[in-house]
Amino acid sequence: MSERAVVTAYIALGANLGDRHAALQQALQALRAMAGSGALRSSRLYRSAPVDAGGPDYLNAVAQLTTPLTAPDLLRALQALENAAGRQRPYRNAPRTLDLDLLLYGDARIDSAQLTVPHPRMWERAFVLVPLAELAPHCVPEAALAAVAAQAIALAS
Ligand code: PH2
Ligand code: MG
Ligand code: MG
Repeated sequence: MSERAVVTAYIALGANLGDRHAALQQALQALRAMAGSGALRSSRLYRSAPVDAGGPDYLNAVAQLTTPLTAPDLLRALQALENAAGRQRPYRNAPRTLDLDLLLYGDARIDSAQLTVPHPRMWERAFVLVPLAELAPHCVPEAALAAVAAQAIALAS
């Protein structure tokens, strides 16, 4: 029987409620376990004010995962990790204990009711592009980084 080929996926991690640092570290551990024998690489943690949202500052990072999961299965696994971290969804862009967004899944373009890949707003957001460029510069054209340069973002201490 042939094995499913693995795909390289990029995931944006964010949190602005509770112990944000612990939530991101635990999520990275869980993603590492999901990657199995495949490697997990992650950016450093970045801090920024909420964009189009309220609440405390966010911590954000991006992870690169090699996975045998299909994109819908990966999305379900990410949502299960969000729920396990106590994620509530009272309204759109509400402050959250953990947000895991699928940015890129290989070179796939997906437009279903559940999932749009590449993530439809990733090119508007420094909190996604800056850590993604750190991890995978080939994924982020210079012009894309320049377009979000006015958004303040700093390495988390
Ligand atoms: N996520 C949002 C809305 N706004 N702002 C920052 N700085 N970081 C985020 O992760 C973020 C946001 C919705 O997912
Ligand atoms: Mg998000
Ligand atoms: Mg999300």
